[in-house]
Amino acid sequence: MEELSPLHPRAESLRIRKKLVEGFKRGLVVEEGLAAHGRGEAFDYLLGEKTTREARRAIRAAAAAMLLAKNPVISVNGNAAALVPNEVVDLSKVTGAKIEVNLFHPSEKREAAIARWLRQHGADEVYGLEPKFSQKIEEIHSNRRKVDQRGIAAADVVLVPLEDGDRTEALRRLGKQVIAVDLNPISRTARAANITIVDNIVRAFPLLVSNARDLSGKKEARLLAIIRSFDNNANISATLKLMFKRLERLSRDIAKTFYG
Ligand code: PTJ
Repeated sequence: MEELSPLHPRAESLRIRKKLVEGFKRGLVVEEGLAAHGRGEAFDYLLGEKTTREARRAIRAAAAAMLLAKNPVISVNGNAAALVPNEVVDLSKVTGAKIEVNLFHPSEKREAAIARWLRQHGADEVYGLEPKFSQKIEEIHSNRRKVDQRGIAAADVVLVPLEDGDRTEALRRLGKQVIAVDLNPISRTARAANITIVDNIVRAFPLLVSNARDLSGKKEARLLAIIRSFDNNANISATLKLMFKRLERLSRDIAKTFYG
């Protein structure tokens, strides 16, 4: 593909797509991951492709929750591995979180490719691959039920970027705290999570790392106060209102252009 001019109005969005396609060619991303990204893009458009104040609040609370956790785990799928490998590794180092490969579309080959890719980006250990540590969460009705005994099965806080379905609900029923990164604020995952970051993973992860760095070493009471003052439902509602407002503004502008 021809080099993109940074002046192209959709340069950033095209750059992200390119990364995902490269991830697909490398065997990290599944075809469905490309379609899932398109759904995300539609919601991102409604956010103005910017990290909102609400997302920043959720990111701060998420960083605090990961630092407070005894056994935090970052669950990684194909899209997350392709888009933010450095940030997954950095976040795991700053917060002490384990990295576990957990795929919706089963493939041992892709699991191995993702683990290799993450190690190339500095990950020390990647969980979720060794059959002898594999365990099933029966309530989950997809391949995501397969978890690592040392990772997600034992976790108190699980970060789940980019997914849909019943896993978040099941993890919550097991008493775990779930942090979701999902551009769709009305997805099941977004609504079931304890902390929902409605933002593009490519913007949210660097901010998660910088917030975790900033909060690491702070007193437990300070971290608890950040989490307690965060209201996930109110935050999701405020984000939805922002999206509606932007849609209204856009439709007013379009009406003006066409009908004067
Ligand atoms: O690698 P696998 O096999 O685990 O498969 C990964 C995908 C993403 C294909 C799988 O989890 C899937 O099918 O997910 P869904 O059901 O399409 O849900 C993905 C959610 O992520 C949707 O709500 C999208 O809006 C959202 N999303 C897509 N791209 C981004 C995003 N959220 C944040 N940042 C993005 N870049």
